[in-house]
Amino acid sequence: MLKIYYASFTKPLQTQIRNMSKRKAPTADSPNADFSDFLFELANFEKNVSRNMHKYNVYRKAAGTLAKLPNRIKNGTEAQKLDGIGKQIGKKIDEFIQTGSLAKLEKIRADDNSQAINLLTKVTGIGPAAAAKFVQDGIKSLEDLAKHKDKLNHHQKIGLKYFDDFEKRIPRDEMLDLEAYVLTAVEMVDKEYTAKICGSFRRGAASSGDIDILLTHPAFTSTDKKSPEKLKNVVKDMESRGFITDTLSHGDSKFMGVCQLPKKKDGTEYLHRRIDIRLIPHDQYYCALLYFTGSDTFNRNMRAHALDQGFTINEYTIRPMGSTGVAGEPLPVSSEKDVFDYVDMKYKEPNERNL
Ligand code: 8DG
Ligand code: CA
Ligand code: CA
Repeated sequence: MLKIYYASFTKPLQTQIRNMSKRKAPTADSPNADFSDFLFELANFEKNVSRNMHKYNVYRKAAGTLAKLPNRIKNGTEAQKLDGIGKQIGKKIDEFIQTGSLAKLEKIRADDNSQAINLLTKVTGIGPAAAAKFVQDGIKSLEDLAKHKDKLNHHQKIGLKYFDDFEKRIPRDEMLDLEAYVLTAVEMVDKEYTAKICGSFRRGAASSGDIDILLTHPAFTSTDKKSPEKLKNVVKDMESRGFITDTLSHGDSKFMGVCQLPKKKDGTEYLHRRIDIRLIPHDQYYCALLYFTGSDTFNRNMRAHALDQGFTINEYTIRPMGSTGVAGEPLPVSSEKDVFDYVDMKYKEPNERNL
C-alpha cells in the first residue's frame, strides 16, 4: 500500500466553533447573530417537528439575510424593510429586543418531545418522520437509540456510532488535507480521473459539514451505459488504505460513507467525517459542478432566473424551454461560465455563491 505524506498533518486541529445539525448555516460573528440564531432555531423546529417546509424556508431565509448584514438591526420595523422579512418576523425581533427572549421559542424548548425530535434528527439517517416515530415509541435520547439498535437501519447505526464526530464541522485546514489525500489517491487509481471537492469548501468556507466529491472520467459519458466500476474502483482503493471506514450507501453513481485521515505524526487521530462521492458523466461535469458547489439557495435563485430566461437547469444539464413548456435537448457546456452565459447572468466565482 502506498503511503501519502502531507506536511500539514502536523498542524493542530482547530477547535470547533460550534456544533451544528445536518444542513446547517454558520452565522459566525455577525452583529445580528442573536437574531439569526433564534430564527435558525425556529426554522429547525418547523422542519423537524412541525414538518412545515414553507415556514422552515421563510425562517431560514430571514436568518440568512440578517446574518449577512454588516450593521446591527435596531428593531423589527427596520428588519421588515429587508427582503424576505415580514411582519411576523419583525414582531419576533421586537419581542426579542424588549424581553430578551421569545415566548414561542421558550415553549418549544420546554417541550420534551420537540426537543427529542430535534435531537434525533441530528443523527444522519433519521429524518423528521423517523424521529417522530421513535419519540412516539418512547425512544427519546441517544442512549435510548443505543438500547434499541434492532430498530435502527444500517445508516442510522453509523449515524449513532459517529454522532459526536459528525456534529463537528470540518475546519478548512483539515479540508485542505482531505483534498490533498483524496486527489492523490484518485490519481493513483487512474490518472485520467478528475476529482473535485465541491460544496461549501469550494465556496471558500472556513469550515464544512462534510466532503462532497465529484468524480469524472473521459471514458464515461451520458450516452454510455452505466459504469459502476469507475466509482467502485476508487471506493475500494480508499477502503484498502483505511481512509473510507464505513459505507452508508453505494449505488452505481453515488457513494455515501465515512472517512478518516491517517493518524498525525504525533499519534493523534482525526475525527471521522461524512464523505459523498458522485460519479458524473464527462459531458455533464460542469452542470454537476455548478449544482454541487451550491449554495442551495444560490442554486434555487439561479434556476429561477434561468426559467425566466427560458432555460431549465438541473444537476445534469441545461436545456432550452420550448414555447409549449417542454424542455429541448441539452446544450453543450464546457465550463461553469457557459451556463451563466446561456442564462445571461454575470459569472460568479464559487466564493460569490454563498447565499
Ligand atoms: P456544508 O456541507 O458545509 O454544511 O454545506 P454545503 O456543502 O453547501 O451543503 P451540502 O448539504 O453538503 O450540499 C452540497 C451542495 O449540494 C450544496 O451546496 C448545493 C447542492 N444541493 C442543492 N440542494 C440540495 C439538497 O437539498 N440537499 C443536498 N444535500 N445538497 C443540495 O442545491
Ligand atoms: Ca458539504
Ligand atoms: Ca454533502
